[in-house]
Amino acid sequence: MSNDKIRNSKDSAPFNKTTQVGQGGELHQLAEDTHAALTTNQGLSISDNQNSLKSNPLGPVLLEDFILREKITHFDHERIPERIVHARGTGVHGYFELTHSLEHYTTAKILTEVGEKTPLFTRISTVAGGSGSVDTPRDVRGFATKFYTKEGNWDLVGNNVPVFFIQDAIKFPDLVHAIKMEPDRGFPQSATAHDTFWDFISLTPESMHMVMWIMSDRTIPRSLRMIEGFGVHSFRLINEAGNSTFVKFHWRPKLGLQSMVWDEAVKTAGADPDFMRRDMFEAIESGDFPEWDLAVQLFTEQEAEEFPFDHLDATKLIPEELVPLQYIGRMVLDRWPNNFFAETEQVAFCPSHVVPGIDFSNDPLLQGRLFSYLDTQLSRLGSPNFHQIPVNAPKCPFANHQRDGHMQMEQPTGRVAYEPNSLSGTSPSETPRGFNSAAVNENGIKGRIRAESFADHYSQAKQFFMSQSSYEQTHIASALIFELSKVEHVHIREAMVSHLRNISEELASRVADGLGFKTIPNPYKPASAVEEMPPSPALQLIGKMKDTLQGRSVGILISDGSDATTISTIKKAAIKAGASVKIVAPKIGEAKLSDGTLLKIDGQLAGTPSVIFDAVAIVLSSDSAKKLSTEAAAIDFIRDAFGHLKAIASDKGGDMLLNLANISVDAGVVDTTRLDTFITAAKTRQWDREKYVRATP
Ligand code: HDE
Repeated sequence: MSNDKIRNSKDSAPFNKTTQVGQGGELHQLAEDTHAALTTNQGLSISDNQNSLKSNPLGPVLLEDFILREKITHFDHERIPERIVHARGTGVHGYFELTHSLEHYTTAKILTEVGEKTPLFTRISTVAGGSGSVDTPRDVRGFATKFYTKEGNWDLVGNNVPVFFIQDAIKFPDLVHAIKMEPDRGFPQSATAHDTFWDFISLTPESMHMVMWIMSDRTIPRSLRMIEGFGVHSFRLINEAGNSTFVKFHWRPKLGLQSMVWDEAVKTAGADPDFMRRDMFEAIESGDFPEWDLAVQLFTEQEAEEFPFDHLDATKLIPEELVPLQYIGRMVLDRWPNNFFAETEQVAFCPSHVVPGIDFSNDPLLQGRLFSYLDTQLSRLGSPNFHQIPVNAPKCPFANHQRDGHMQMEQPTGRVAYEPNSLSGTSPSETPRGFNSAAVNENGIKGRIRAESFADHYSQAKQFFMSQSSYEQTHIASALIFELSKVEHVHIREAMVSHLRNISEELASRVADGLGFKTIPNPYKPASAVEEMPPSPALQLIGKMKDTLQGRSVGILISDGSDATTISTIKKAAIKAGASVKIVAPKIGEAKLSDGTLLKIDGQLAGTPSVIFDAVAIVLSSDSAKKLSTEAAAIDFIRDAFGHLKAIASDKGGDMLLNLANISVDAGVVDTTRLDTFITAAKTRQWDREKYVRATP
């Protein structure tokens, strides 16, 4: 190769910097003044980051190239073990502001100092899939918050569902093995629709309440900003006098709840596998900060004894009608992390991270978690010093006599590393104001025992199903049919229908019918009588949707020649109602509108399907509509918006495509001149349309 060719390979480097010819005729890029010098991890500045050291231009690479070896070695070790569950997550910084003091119940300053803003980091995750899995599977969402309080870090590590599958931590590895990819075949990724999951579930009656939640629309949320969060377990609050009160924690989204329909979630996974993360990122970047209220349910030991269930059983919730929510503060997420790995990946949540005034209950699931998370962080982050990683470090002073270990970042001074000692007047020592466990009287017989009070597995499952709107009941039936139809073993399908008969005969027969059963299996024999409980409207999702376009998005499909005034009035009205608006067209770049103006296009049609919008408008000239009539992406744009029960506004050109897509007019399909009607329809979904667009069980 001639020297010229060697030079050319460097000239084509993608940055435009001044160059200097080295002694051997080679070209060096000169870092511009604004760039820091590139160095090795030892601070040695690097003159050539494009070529490894070779014995001659076409010769072998030399072992001597310590710069290459350092760089590749570091790269080879870039991954740490992903979380065994909740591997895929999105983390955001923010703050918590207390609005109502709980000083009668707790000494925890974060819950007593009204107006105080406590910094925090929240990570919302899926459970089953790996870290590279998609954002929209049917799955529970983890909802973990680390509050950097003045008295130490408090981690509230919850989910977007208030109950759990199992009652005892010893079953967790079995549950997770059943839910994850089947070990011989390595699929399905991030899905419960397979044999091992339903096999385990059908043999675990205590999971039936959770089954109702995961088959409901709660597990296919529209946005991470539109989910609730629950601490799940009962915790204790302890006041100055040492008295304890039980507490359940709840997060309630300001934007209300909203979910996708199943077909939309499936298609979104293909259209944008990072849909949830991107949605959160874009909201934060645009200053539209997601917000949640924090609420508590407070109750005494005596009150708990009157409940028709055991609050220490994590498969049960406390209906809001029984113990109303008290709103005490708000969380605002307002800062995207600087670096995904350093923060979102390395953040280490542990339910054992509490502050004085907050303590644990005897929920056996919680008790197991108190062990598991610390253990998991040690293997994931590789060192007992994981608390020194900035995202994990308390923001209040902390000091003790723990020393050394992998990756110790601190340099403690002095000869004293123990307590008590007489050699140092300043070394850390215990304080009466420190953490104290609730003084609880424990007695009874030791053993591997499941309490009698944990025996009822169906009453709350029934209550949940009965509390849903008819649309939501249909979704639950459809979800069960979908999931169980993917199960190969017929006896597992049958076992599930047997359980459903204890929840609702109607649900069981809808599912049995959907699965093509000729006869319905006998009901599973419950361990304890199934109680009728009053419906709890708070368990609905549709009932908790907010009548708003805030945080939602509208897509306008246009092309060259589209009417400029129509586009701008729709855009203005949608933005006024709080939505974000994206313009979609067959070609990216700009479209020339009816009045000759150019409009910037945000998304190319084939890559911007309607699944990513909450409502759509179709504004087309008749020429463009004709051209698009043979474009499947345009027809799908409309058909999917209709099938996903979204509002559609269309002008005359748009109507041509609506006809081709076989769209019938209903309350959600409106002319672009009826903007108010469109905006009202866009704030919700057209639930009544559902029976016309898919077979409902
Ligand atoms: Fe977890 N869980 N879990 N879990 N969990 C983990 O800890 C575990 C449970 C939850 O964004 C792991 O750091 C056991 C209930 C969230 O980093 C692990 C049991 C609830 C996250 C672990 C449970 C949760 C985790 C894996 C049964 C809702 C993600 C990685 C006793 C209240 C936190 C890690 C994040 C993560 C163990 C059940 C919520 C293995 C043993 C119930 C939100 O330690």
